[in-house]
Amino acid sequence: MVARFSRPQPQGFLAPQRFDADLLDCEVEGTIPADMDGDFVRVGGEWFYPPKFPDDAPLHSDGYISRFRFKDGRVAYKGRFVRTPRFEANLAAGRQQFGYYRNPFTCEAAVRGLNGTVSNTAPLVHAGKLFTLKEDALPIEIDPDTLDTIGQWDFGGDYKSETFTAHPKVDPTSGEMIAFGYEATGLASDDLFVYFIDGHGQVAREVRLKVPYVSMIHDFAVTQDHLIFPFACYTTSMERLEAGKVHWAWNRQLPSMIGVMRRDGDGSDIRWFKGPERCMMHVFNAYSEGDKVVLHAPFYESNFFPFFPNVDGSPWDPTKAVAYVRRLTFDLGKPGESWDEEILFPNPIGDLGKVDSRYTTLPQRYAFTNFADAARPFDEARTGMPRARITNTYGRFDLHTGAIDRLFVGDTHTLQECSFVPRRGSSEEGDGYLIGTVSNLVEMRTELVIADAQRLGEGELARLHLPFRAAAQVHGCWYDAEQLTPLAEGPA
Ligand code: V55
Ligand code: FE
Repeated sequence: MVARFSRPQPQGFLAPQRFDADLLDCEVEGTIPADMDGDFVRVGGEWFYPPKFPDDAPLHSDGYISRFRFKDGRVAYKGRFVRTPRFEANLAAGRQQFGYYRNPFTCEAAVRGLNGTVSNTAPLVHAGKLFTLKEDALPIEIDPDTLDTIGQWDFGGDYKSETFTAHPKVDPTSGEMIAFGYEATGLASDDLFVYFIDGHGQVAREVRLKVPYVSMIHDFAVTQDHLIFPFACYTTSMERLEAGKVHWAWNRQLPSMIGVMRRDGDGSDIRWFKGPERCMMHVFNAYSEGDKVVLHAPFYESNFFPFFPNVDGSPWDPTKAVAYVRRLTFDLGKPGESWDEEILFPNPIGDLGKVDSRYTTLPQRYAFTNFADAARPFDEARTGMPRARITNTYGRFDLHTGAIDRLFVGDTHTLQECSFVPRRGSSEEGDGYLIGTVSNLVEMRTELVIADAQRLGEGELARLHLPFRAAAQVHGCWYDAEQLTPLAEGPA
């Protein structure tokens, strides 16, 4: 008998949740706004079988998609494992057969050639289809009603990269989606392919680039005129993978890099700017103004992930794994390799943030994210958690005035990423709702907070209580009900 569950598992709030879930009508405190008609879709990971190696990256847990479906002031919850080839192969064998994060050399021989993606990072709805995403593989299509897994999606064969980012951008002015894949032609390859996908989901254009060094390009930014590719310090190589190591290591000797290229070009104009050590994980948004490109992003000071080792052998430094709201300005009218950078708010923030999606690619005023408000209480005794590990407050960061409008969610709670729900019938930036799941660390249940995004300081409108811990979330997004309706056959 092969040991299947002998390894120590995370305990407490992060203990594995190995089940699909259905809750037909959720318990609500307060009043759900009647104009919320759509789905809050969340994607994250759960270990269905424990990792083969106890020091594997948590980023390698099995994809899990969940959603809160809002209709007429009521909410239903549904959660499903993403039935990836890896999930099915493990289920058939009854155990974990896959090795380290993105290293097939550490898998059992029988599954080494399989697509090992866990698709655990973000949801995407585009052209009426729902997907789960992970940057090491193609999107996986999901049935928007049942959340059943349909299978890998390659845009009718027109998408040639082997990988697809977890953070494509949809231009609200046109419906065009811009996506990319790094390590596009295989493990540790220096190919970066960029795709322009029209509102009907057809690949309209491809641009092929080379990166200065192979690194994790987790997110990017798009403006009306430019594409911006940030990465830094994470490195990999075939030697590293063949040696049986986890995919990434952190090399602080390498410069942080940001590529800026014209959106309508063929990539030959790309300029690679260089900067100091940063961990470039997520962006808020960016815009172009003449020769200037302005990026707002919550970059960390250094290696954020304790499980990706520093190549110099130094221990992981938690004091540098902090993020701030930054403004980076690139002047394309001037020569040079550096950018201007400003920290806009003195307090560290969570790096999982959002802007009003109607302003993606355009100048925007507000960034929404969570942070730890030290002025608010936290009950370490009852939760058994050090307050250093929690975030207790959602903030709307005003990038024009420096003001923070804030919503504290409780002294026994910690927050996951928030999402912005645009108000129907309005177009004013920031007009809508801010929603997000909250972990109640004493009752060991998940709650969903709903607030007016323009009046966070006035408190929440409603809070929904699940009778269990919802599966963990990496990223979530709100989609109006109409977006989840399959498109009629578009023009060929
Ligand atoms: C991130 C998350 C991932 C991943 C790579 O937050 C980077 C960053 C949840 O998976 O595979
Ligand atoms: Fe992400």
